[in-house]
Amino acid sequence: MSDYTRRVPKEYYEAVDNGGKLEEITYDSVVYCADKAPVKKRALVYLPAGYDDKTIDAYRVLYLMHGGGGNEEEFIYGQDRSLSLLHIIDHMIASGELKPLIIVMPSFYYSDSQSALHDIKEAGILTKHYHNELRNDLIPLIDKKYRTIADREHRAFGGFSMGSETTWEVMLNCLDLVKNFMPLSGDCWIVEEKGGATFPEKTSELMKKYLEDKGFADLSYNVFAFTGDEDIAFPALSAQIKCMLKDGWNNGPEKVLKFESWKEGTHCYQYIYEYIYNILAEVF
Ligand code: FER
Repeated sequence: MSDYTRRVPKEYYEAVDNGGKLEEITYDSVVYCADKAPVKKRALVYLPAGYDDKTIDAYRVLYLMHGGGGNEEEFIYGQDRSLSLLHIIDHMIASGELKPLIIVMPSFYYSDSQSALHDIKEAGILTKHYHNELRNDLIPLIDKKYRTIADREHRAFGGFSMGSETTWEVMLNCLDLVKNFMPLSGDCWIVEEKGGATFPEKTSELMKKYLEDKGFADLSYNVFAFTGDEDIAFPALSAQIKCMLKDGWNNGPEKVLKFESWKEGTHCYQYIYEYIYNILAEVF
């Protein structure tokens, strides 16, 4: 039995010798939430130590989405450009706690969406539509460019805050492509903005109906949601999960839904790193 209160060891915040490396990729997409105009997108890709040696044929892929006002660099560089997450992942892999994996960090924003950086409603429109880009543009590119294990069992999607909203929407729309999810400090806005707080029952019901309508009702999943007791997302996420658990979303070994809350955790990356450290090996 794990408990999920292990602190990231202090030395994990420092670089390892011969750690993984970061690459930048650009790719073509379109504005899915509006006029479908072509756009260039950018993502950061973490390749674990040993990737170039080809000792491992193919890797699992974790997609990680930043929060409102952020960008594709936010997850890995944190708020102080410290590369904390990269170091933590390097250490987890080096110590054998985590199997080597590729991490892809895209953005739901695009070049002309500046107003959405400061407007949470507009950001919510982008997160709602992001799954189209993931399915049509990003996953095909990543599977072509890198040595990936290209199936749903070996893909995970997670995110912080508005990236967590994105994660729920990806689950609803791409469950055929992705099995594992890590929504961190953010509820699902399928009913309305912060609907996990205002309409938790309806959110759970509508999510269920959504999966049924898409033909995904029988697909397995592994969802581990995490937030902090003092996080601004706690009321919404915890209310939503409570209803989901009541509605049978956690159901046998094939349909796993877990939720944990970190004592005194607030809405910032410092805690997100702790959550990822505690749950990633289990999500994946
Ligand atoms: C939430 C609470 C806050 C949430 C998102 C936020 C998606 C975002 C806040 C911000 O970016 O200012 O439950 O869920």
